[in-house]
Order: sequence, then C-alpha cells, then structure tokens
Amino acid sequence: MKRNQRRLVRLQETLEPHRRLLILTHDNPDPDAIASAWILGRIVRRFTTTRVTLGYGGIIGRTENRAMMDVLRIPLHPLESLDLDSFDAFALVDTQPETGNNSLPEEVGATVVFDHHPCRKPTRSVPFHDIRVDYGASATILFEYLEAAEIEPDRRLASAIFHAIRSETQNLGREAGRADQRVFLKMFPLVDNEALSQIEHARLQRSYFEMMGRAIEGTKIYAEIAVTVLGKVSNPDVVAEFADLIVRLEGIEWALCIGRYGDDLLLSIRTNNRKANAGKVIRAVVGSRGTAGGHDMIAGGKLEGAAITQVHAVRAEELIRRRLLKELGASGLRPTGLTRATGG
Ligand SMILES: [Mn+2]
Repeated sequence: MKRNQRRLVRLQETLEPHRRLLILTHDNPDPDAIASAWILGRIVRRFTTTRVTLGYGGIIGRTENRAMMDVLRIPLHPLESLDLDSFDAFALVDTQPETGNNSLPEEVGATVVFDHHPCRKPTRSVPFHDIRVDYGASATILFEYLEAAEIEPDRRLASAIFHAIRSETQNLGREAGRADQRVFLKMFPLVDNEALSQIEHARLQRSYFEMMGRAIEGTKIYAEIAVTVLGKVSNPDVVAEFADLIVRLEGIEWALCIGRYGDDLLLSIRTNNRKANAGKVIRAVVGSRGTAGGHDMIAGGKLEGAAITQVHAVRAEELIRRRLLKELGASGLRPTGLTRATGG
C-alpha cells in the first residue's frame, strides 16, 4: 500500500497547481469509466484545492448505464454542457490520449491518465499516468488511491464500483485479476442491493427489442465465427452489447458486430478463446484508416466517416467482414443465418 500512497502524493502534486480540472471518460461511457471518474473526483476534492467537474463525450446509451446514473445520482455531465476553455487541466479515465474514443481535442494535452488498456505512446508524456494492463477494470486502479487516501466509499460510490467491476469483468470471469477480486469482495457488504437490482433489471424500451430483432436477422454464422451487420443504430452501445450476447451462442469462438452510428462505423469483437488477442484482430480488421483498441477477449473500433453514404457503408461493412474472416483463417466459408427465418 506504500506504493499507492506515494502515487497519491504525486497525483496531488501534479494537480494542485491547477485551478479547474475536468475528469473525462471515454465517449459513450460504460460503468467502469463512470465509476472511475467518480472515484477520481472524490480523491481530487479531498486532497487538492483544484475545482473538479466530471464529464463524458458521446451519449450514455445503454439502458442499464442510464439507470446507473439515475439510481446512484452520479454527477457526470455531457461535454456539450461544459466549456472546455474554462478548464486548465484534464484527466482521462478508462481511455488514453489519441485513441479516437474520447473527446479530448488532440491539441489539448491531458495532465492525468488512468487506464487498464495497453499503454499508448502519447500517454508516456502525460505528467501523471497510471496504466495497469493486468487490471480488469480502471475502477480497481482508482479504488487503490481511494484506500491510500483513507476515504471510505459511501453506499452509492461502493455500489458504482461494485457494478463497474461486475459488468466490466462479467462477475470476475473475464480478464479479472486478484486486485479486481479483492475490491469486488470489499465492496460487496457496502452496496445498495436494491439500487443494483434496479440498474441490472432496468425497464427496456420497445425500440431495444426492435434493434435486437434486426441484430438477429443481420447475423451470419461462418463455422465458429458470428458476423452481425446491424445497420443504423440509434445508440452506439448496442454494438458491444449484441457482440456480448452473440458470442454466447453455442459453437461460436469469435463474434464481430458492426453498426452505423452517424457517419461512422462502429465495431465490436468478442472471443471465448482466453489465449486470443482480440485487440490485435481488430487492428488488422480496421486497418490504417480506423481507430481500435482492446484487450485479450474484447475489443472495439471505429471507422470515421465510413458510413457517410449508404454505398460507402455497405462497401466498408463488406471489407471488414472479409478482413475478419481472412485474419481468422476462415475465408471462403459459406455462411448460414442465425435462425430458421434467416436461413439457419
Ligand atoms: Mn474499462
């Protein structure tokens, strides 16, 4: 714990000269990013005189994540409601500079970065950065600072941390380490179970089921590979959400999900193979034109402007599908549909 105390002191020294800090999550934040921002906010408020605001880019699309914000009353604000010029320091959580998945302008440098994705080159020049790839969640990293600061999380914050680790690691089953286990167990007696249940079982809109119907129709199976072309999505999270679902299909080892969001194509890859490197696969699939990142079993990417017209989108989707099959050594396989109605 000594090491974390030293880190905490360094964090404090880094931030203290600044007047106003914006803590920014990745775009379309997930529970891990949301909880991480909230923890860091608590620490900075306690240990510095710097004023703190928590913000996110994109939208909070997934119903469960919106419920998390509402039920736990998390003070995280959409970037549109904030004036970037009013801040003189920026912290990124669960993301890094120049990854393409956060809204910090590239010319604006980050002062602080916390993440558990592989360290990027620009991150090394950030004054304070703590990147731990062996951690299953960024919230776990930040919790160690909370401990070093001797701040007891209240019920709401404990619930957020618990939910973050639970959803990010699928109840410690996916890419979780000892540190995640320890924090998860430590939070368990502190959580508000009713609140957590309201989050996990949040009421779903009809449009959600319409989207799922389209996703099922748009899924093709190539032996152990499922490729889903979603078409237009109104909520960017649905791409990862459906990939999480379809990778559970019996006999499937890899799942790729593609959705059109605005002018962009969003991609999500999942694998059941614990020895695989989904991050590497998605970089091969996205190529030099897009941005991508990920860990061993989960990865995401974006092709900006690839869905600017219907023709562009169809062509790019086709290219992505072909590259994935090639990368996984499955070129030339004839697909089947997922259900009887779709030809399975
Ligand atoms: Mn994360």
